[in-house]
Amino acid sequence: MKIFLWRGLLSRAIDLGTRRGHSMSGLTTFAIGDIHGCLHELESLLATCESNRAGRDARFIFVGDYIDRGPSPKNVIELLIERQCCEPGRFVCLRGNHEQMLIDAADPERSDRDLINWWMNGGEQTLGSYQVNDPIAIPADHLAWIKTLPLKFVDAGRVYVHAGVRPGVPLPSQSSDDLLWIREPFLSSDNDYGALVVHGHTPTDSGLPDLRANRLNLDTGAYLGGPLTAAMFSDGETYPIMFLNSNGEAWTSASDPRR
Ligand SMILES: [Mn+2]
Repeated sequence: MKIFLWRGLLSRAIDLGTRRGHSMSGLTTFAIGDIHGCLHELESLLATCESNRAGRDARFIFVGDYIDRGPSPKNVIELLIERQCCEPGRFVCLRGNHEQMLIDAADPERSDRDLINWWMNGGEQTLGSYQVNDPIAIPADHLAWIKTLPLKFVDAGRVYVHAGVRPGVPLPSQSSDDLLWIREPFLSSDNDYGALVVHGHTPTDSGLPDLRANRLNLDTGAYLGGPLTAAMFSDGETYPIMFLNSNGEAWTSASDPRR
């Protein structure tokens, strides 16, 4: 009985300490890579983020590509809309090139609707999950939400985009095509952007996030059988303090046990 009482007091003290720590340390940010319809991985990763959040004030930033290729695009969109409604401003969803392909394919005004290109790039799985044959038939509230998704988000020390940025072009002048689609010369560049570019779009071969001096790639190929990965940032530091994935693993960026 005494032990239980002591444990209770101890956990209470730790809890209070954490809460005090939170008010002093400010916002924790989780950035999350390409989901591509992998609902179970998303649910698992969010649970891992919650347990590492330890009651601190947190913001979630998703770098796009919620749909296509994986099994459950519709459920992923539903979950994101629901969570964003509960935590507006704390749940930032960026637009990926796959959301852009859907927007273009579902626009009845466009005479050049490129359905085949989208269908071949994983649109087939999105149509299947909505049980429709044409993207125009996807529920209007989901299409409307997808159209509102912004191309970038900036906080202290970091810029979050889907694919990357074009080296040599100032951040405010970047084209939407580059923010959504770029691979090279961005991936090979050691250009200093004045901020850490946090992105997805190009799956890493290792299944691990790729942290460089100037950029962080969080696409660990969830739809290819890899995990879904998040980076955890504290307010005062540019680089991540921890990585977490949908297998329930969490490690500091300096001490990855699997490297
Ligand atoms: Mn992608």
